[in-house]
Amino acid sequence: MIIASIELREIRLPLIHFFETSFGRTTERRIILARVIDSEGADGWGECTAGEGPFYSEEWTETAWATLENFLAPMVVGQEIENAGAAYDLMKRVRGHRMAKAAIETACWDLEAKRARVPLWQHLGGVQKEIPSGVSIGIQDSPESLLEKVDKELRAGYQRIKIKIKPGWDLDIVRRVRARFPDIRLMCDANSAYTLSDVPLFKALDEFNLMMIEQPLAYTDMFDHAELQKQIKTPICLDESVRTPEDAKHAIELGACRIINVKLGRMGGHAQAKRVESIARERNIPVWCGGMLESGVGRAHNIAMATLAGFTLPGDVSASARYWKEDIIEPVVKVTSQGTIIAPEKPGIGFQINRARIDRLTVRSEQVK
Ligand code: OSB
Ligand code: MG
Repeated sequence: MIIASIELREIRLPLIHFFETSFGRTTERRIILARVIDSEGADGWGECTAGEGPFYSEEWTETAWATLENFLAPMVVGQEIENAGAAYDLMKRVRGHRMAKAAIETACWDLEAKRARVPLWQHLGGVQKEIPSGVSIGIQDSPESLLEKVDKELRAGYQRIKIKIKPGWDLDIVRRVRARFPDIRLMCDANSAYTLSDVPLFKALDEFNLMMIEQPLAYTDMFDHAELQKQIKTPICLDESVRTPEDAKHAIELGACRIINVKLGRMGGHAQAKRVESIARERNIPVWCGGMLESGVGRAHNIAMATLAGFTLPGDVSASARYWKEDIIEPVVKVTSQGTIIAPEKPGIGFQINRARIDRLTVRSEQVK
């Protein structure tokens, strides 16, 4: 296919409830959407998952916009690509900026699947029609409101609960959640808030039968994670530290983790995420699909990816209504009472784009021809 043009836009989408991690609080998302149009007028949509500041990773909305507009979109526009995965290679000369790259790359996959008239999840090689769903619950203003939130999500059917931790909101919080919900699938995510001097804390957490502890230590440091994993029983899951298929290999070989959280943005799109999934699967390391507070477009891509065989654990992909008063796709993403999401049957991402709503939310746009 020949990519004729790329449309970029930034939308602002207020969250129903603030989302707080060890690196800060988000109340409104600034989301970049990429629409890739081929020479026959067919299109595909992708989402950039960069945050509002350079805290989860170096990328944020402004760097992603500038990189997309000045470098990435011009590298792809006017090019003929053999398949969607090749879009990543066209952008290889740019180092890093994987979330920006993923916006274009994933849009190419949506376009390609639509052209082939198949659902994206099948086009990617997915095998699970129904994926298990969990929720990520941010740091709250009080332990009581956290317990209330956990209860609400369990009643909605979600299969596992992830709670965010940070120094001062950790052991005691986990103890209280576990005391109230003795049998649930529970895990926590530190977003790199700790160091090896906190080994005693992690040993203490071993007592609570957590499925895993996500990204306890520095976002670049695999070596220390390997050291920590030797000293605790709870599996470590890496998020921030695994950015490439090579990282995944190194992390597994080093013993830095026993589980990997795969995110499309962090990896640079579906082709790279598929490589990570297959590296992990070959080594019997389970993976699951992380979330970045995505709008419907990114959420739909997450659902498609999570149908791959290696995604055996419930992910952070949950219902649109947990985030948005009104999503930008139709229908919105729903979760069954069994805590699953059913992969759509329509071609491409399988959801309709609500163009009128996107237009209303757009604060800037750019056409790269
Ligand atoms: O570490 O998984 C994370 C959100 C923003 C940045 C990082 C993370 C998260 C989440 C939320 O945990 C997942 C979601 O509900 O989309
Ligand atoms: Mg995480």
